[in-house]
Amino acid sequence: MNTDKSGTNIGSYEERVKNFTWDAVSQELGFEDGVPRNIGWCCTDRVCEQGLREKTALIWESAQGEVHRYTFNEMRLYSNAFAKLLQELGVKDGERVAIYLDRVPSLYFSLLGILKLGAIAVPMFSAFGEEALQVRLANCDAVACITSPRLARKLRKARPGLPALKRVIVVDADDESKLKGDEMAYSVEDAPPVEVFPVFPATEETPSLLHYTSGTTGQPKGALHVHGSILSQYITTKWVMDLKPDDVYWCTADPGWVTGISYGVIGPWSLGATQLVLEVGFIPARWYSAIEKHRVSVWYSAPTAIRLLMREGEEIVKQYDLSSLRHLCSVGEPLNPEAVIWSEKVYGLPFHDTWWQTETGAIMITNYPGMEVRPGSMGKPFPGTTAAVLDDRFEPITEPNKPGKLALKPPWASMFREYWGNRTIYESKFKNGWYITGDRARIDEDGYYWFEGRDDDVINTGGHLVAPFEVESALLEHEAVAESAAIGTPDKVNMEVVKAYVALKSGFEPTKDLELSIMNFVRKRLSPLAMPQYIEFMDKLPKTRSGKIMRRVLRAMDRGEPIGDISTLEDE
Ligand code: 6R9
Repeated sequence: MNTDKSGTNIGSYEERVKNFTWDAVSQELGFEDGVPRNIGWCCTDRVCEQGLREKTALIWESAQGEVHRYTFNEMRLYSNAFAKLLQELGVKDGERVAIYLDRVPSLYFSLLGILKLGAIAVPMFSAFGEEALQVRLANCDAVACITSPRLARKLRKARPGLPALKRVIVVDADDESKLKGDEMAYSVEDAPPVEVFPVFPATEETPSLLHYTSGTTGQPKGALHVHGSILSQYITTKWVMDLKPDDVYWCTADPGWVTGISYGVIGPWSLGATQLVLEVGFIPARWYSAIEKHRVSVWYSAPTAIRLLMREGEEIVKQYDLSSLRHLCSVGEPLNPEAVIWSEKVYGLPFHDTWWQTETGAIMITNYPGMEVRPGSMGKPFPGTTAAVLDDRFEPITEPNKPGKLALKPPWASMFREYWGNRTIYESKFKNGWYITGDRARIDEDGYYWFEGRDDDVINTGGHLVAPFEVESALLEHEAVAESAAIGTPDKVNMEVVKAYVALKSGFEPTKDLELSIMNFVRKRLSPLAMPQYIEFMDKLPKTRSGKIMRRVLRAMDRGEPIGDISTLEDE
């Protein structure tokens, strides 16, 4: 990997902006005629061909603290084995295969295997409840799902609504007698090694992954990505994460989220980097001890985690040797200036904010290593990316610091190609030649971008987007709920948490017990993140004449702000 004098991979940002071409990235990835553009192949076989067969690809620490290491060659063999298994089970290229697993090694091997086969991988959060799972897998007609004994129980409940789902593969099943019906146990480490698998000859436009994301209206939508996305993920990881051959890189994101795939699989492994994966979620002592034990040098995390670490204080930091750290990045929510300043003080390094979305597939605006970080700013557009802030007529605003709609000029390699089965909504995201991100931002005199807020009703809790509609639908399934609305209410740590407004059916009284029962109901059906932290009971909810819930009014009420124009309200 060539670095320039400054010691960073990116070197001069201005030069990179001036000289950027996708062809050059394509060349770096060795994409000559006849070479498959297959992400699964690029992240394993290609790296092995570059002489890194025995390099550690994955350092995996289990919940109990055991450590397993897998080389690029092992990852190549194990992903081959998954590809072959799925092929033998009759899965065809283009078909959707879901992964519903905790952060275990098979998650990574199966993901790469699905891609090698040319099928479309659909990563699911293991925290998803039966309904969240069912809505997504039914939407894409997933034909197979790879899961674990613990999660298979939840999947069983969702299965009656999933007629297309023909194959359930259960990994790490100690006791096969506990499997039900057609579920099949599989252990990649016990299976015969598959030295050669003829990978699907993907082109840059071959579909690769379907990432479900929450929008303003309706149920979550599957953003469809293609194998060519690797060009964006490779080059952004190289220039933004600044990975060098000896780095140990740790992305704390779950692969149920796009970050855990673009920067927890594709980017780093396409560069032949060693990655750490912790099975456990956020536990400050485990996190710090993992950095110390595995000598983590580059760390990609999220503002909520950083704020939680701030809350834990500095004393705990002193108990660990974190001297291996050399570069820190963050994504998912606005990174508040205090967090940047705190990290500089406590770790001796600032967190570098990165902005992007499920739909963009890769980092679009960011602070670069070696460049001045303006605390609170998202940074500048990635080389090769044209960003702008647009006015209400979708024309670029040229005046500095004037907020508007954050937009990007299509296309770019990792741009989503479709919302699964929803062309109309996909097309509605493009206006006047721009992709409209749904965020508001402003650009300062020096070209730095500042996040102003979302331009829609989507709730961002701890970096995870929650669709109000999905919460509202789940609430309505509760026996006591007649009407429901969900909004985000400000929260010190998670930025926002879900708050629900509920009108009860007659015969039900608003009690503490009922409140808890409703909260738990949503937690189980959707996920802990989607669970309302607050429930406010109302006699009826504010609606437009056409019956749409006015979340704007509820948000204003929640914040104690003026309610504004409510002339379209039903009974006003
Ligand atoms: C990768 C990812 C995208 C939305 C995005 C914005 C918010 C992400 C941010 C940020 C402020 C940042 N967001 N990064 N807001 N500063 N650095 O997060 O994808 O789950 O699709 O969320 O998250 O609102 O539009 P996704």
